[in-house]
Amino acid sequence: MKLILAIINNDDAGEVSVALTKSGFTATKLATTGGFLKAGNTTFLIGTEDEKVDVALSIIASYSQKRQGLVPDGFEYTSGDYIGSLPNPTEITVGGATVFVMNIERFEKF
Ligand code: 2BA
Repeated sequence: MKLILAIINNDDAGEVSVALTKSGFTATKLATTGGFLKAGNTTFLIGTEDEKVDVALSIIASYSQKRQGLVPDGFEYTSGDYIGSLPNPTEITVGGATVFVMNIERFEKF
C-alpha cells in the first residue's frame, strides 16, 4: 500500500480529480498554499495498491502542465526571520505536479 501526495496547480486539479475518479482511484483534495509564492494549489492524498501507483502517476502527469510565471516586482519571500527578494522580473517554472510516494505500514477503515 502506498500514499501518493501530489501538489497540483489549481488550474489542473479539476481534470486530475475527474480522471483519477474515472480510473477507480479514491482521493482526498486539500486546499493548500505554496510556501514560496503564497498562491493556492491543491494537494491530493491518494491511497492505493503498490501495483496501481504508476497508473495514478501517469494520470497526474498527463493533466499537469508546466507554467512559466513572472515573480512580480517588489516580491519578497520570508523564511523564519529571513526576508529575501529576487531580481525583478524573475521568470520561474511552476509545476506540473510535485509528487511524493510513501509506504503505508497499515491501512484501516472503520
Ligand atoms: P511554491 O512554494 O509557492 O513555489 C512555486 C514555484 O516557485 C516553484 O514551482 C518554483 O518554481 C519556485 N520556487 C519555490 N521555492 C523557491 C525558492 N526557494 N527559490 C526560487 N524559486 C522557488 P514548483 O517547484 O513547481 O512548486 C510548486 C508548488 O509545489 C510549491 O509552491 C509548493 O507548494 C510545492 N512544492 C514544490 N516542491 C516542494 C517540496 N520539496 N516540498 C513541499 N512542497 C513542495
